[in-house]
Amino acid sequence: MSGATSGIGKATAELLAQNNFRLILTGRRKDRLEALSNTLSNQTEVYTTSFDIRDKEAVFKAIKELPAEWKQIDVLINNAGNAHGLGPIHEGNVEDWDAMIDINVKGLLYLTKAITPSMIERESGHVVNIGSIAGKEVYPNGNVYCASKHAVDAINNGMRMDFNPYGIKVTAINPGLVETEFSLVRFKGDEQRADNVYKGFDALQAADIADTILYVVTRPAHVNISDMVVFPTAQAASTMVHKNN
Ligand code: NDP
Ligand code: 8X3
Repeated sequence: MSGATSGIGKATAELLAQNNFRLILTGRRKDRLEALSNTLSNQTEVYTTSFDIRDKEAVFKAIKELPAEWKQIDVLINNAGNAHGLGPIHEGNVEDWDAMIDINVKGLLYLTKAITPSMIERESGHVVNIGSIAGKEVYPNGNVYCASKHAVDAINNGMRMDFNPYGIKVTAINPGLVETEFSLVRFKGDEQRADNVYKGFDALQAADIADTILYVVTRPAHVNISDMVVFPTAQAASTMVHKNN
């Protein structure tokens, strides 16, 4: 799984460990990967490898160097990703655009390319892509983040077609507002602005999406959940959240 150091990825690692999945956990922050591995290793076997998903050589090297007992990956969870900035396109920051396209789209592709050929050989496997409601709708100032998640939506659908002859499942999970470090990253460490996003309603928690991921990866062999949108009850669309204040 990519992006295991916080939010949805970390909660998913915790839940999958409780359910006896052996876990390969990745992310850039090695200290967090080590801490998580230490916590989970009394429940399951954990292997960690740290790389920046934008760095394609590092991605391919990390997967190539997996020890023999970790080479067979049955489930790939493409979760790493973030929004960087929120503003009109004419004021957009080019580095933010690069980050979103390079991480959310190209990084997902690199990891998929590194891992899925062995699924194709075995004619077995499951790829779970974490998209977003931002991949189904566009909202004001979301422009490039929405574009990156629309790309994930298209890649998810294309992957399902390309893997169809090989019996490989492909699932997209598209959450609405989930209270993680996501907004802290989007607003470049501005805690107050990030906290405001989740004020006045019960936002989804990372554990809610972990629960959804556990559900999709534990269906019987003949059942593929192809595409899910998961909102907090208070949310009806990207731009429609019923708040108390
Ligand atoms: P977090 O910021 O809490 O987690 C993001 C994860 O992605 C971290 O583990 C981070 O690890 C990893 N990551 C980011 N950049 C890189 C990189 N360059 N290389 C490797 N790993 C990277 O956010 P969430 O848990 O909310 O986000 C997880 C996914 O869910 C993302 O794809 C996001 O777009 C999606 N999503 C989130 C929603 C929300 O409201 N929170 C709603 C819809 C979708 P590290 O920094 O250690 O590298
Ligand atoms: C995260 C949800 O609405 O901030 O993908 O884009 S949103």
